[in-house]
Amino acid sequence: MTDRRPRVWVSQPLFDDTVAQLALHCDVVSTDAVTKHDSASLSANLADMDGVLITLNERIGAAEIANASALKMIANVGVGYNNLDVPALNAAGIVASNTPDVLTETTADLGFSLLMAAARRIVESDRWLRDGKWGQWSFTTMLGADLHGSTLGILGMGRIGQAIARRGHHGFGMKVLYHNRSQLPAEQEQAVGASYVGFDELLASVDHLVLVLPYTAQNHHIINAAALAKMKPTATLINIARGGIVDELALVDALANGRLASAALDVYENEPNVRPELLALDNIVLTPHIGSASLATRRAMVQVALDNLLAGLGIGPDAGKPVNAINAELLSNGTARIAVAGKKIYDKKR
Ligand code: 8YV
Repeated sequence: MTDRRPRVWVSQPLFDDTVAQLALHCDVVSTDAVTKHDSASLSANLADMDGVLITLNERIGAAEIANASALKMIANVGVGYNNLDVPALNAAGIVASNTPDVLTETTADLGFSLLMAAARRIVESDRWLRDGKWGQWSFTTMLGADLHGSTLGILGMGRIGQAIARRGHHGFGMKVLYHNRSQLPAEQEQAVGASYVGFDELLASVDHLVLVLPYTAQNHHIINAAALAKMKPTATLINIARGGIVDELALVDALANGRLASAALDVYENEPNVRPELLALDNIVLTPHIGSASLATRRAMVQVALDNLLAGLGIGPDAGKPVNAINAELLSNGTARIAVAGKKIYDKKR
């Protein structure tokens, strides 16, 4: 090792002890207040760094890494990484990691909470009661849709999709249908109690549809006016994936005109901005991207990201091999800038 310690940038305030943990091994530049980093700010902050710890709010591509000649490792605190231009990182030899597994159950819990809240009109009922409207009660006030005995649809059947399927099948006795890029092996389908169907069949058959697929250019607005028109008008739509999967204006139109009964969104097309048309609707539950937001899970996510970051800087038990590398091929084909323990790396510029 050279005598220079690796330099690391932390893009947002995380937990109180996060920077201290990193500072045991690295020279850390931290960000003390929640900050919206534009491209210029990212370029400037990345320029001298060996590694960075970022959230999904930091969008990093070719422009942002152009001057970051020492950057070896980007640890993203989150499982989704559509904020990263992976081909650009690959071309530069920069390894990136995410935080799968630790947030699966917490995010599935949120998906199910939103489903129950939207289908049974919980938030709308709360507002109505607080508005002093109980005196206007009638037998048909706040009629919602059942979960038990209904058909649950899941679009995207990765870890979180499977955790939602288990909840629906084993917990609520729901029939569970899913659509995914690839069908699960039969024993896995059986374990989660879900059956594979085509996309159109999924839309048409389910009473409740939960979106949990990774966001890519191919599935931008996959839930558009045409897709919504295929759903039952009594159905519930839940999006806990990424905002761009749903055409929000088409959703507003369907909810406002009785073509979809209810919805819940945790993610939006233009976070943190929420369309006024969504805010104006009663039959939608809106939460501010809190899918993984339990204390234990957010702590676990930061720990996983820290471990990956340090590994990418040649430090710790996984030195040179970040466990959750999303472009691990750079490690096997030798194009990674990554640091391997014991090698002099921090003075090496490409
Ligand atoms: C965020 C998420 O990471 O993991 C993901 O993909 O969307 C969330 O867990 C979290 O909100 C922190 O930004």
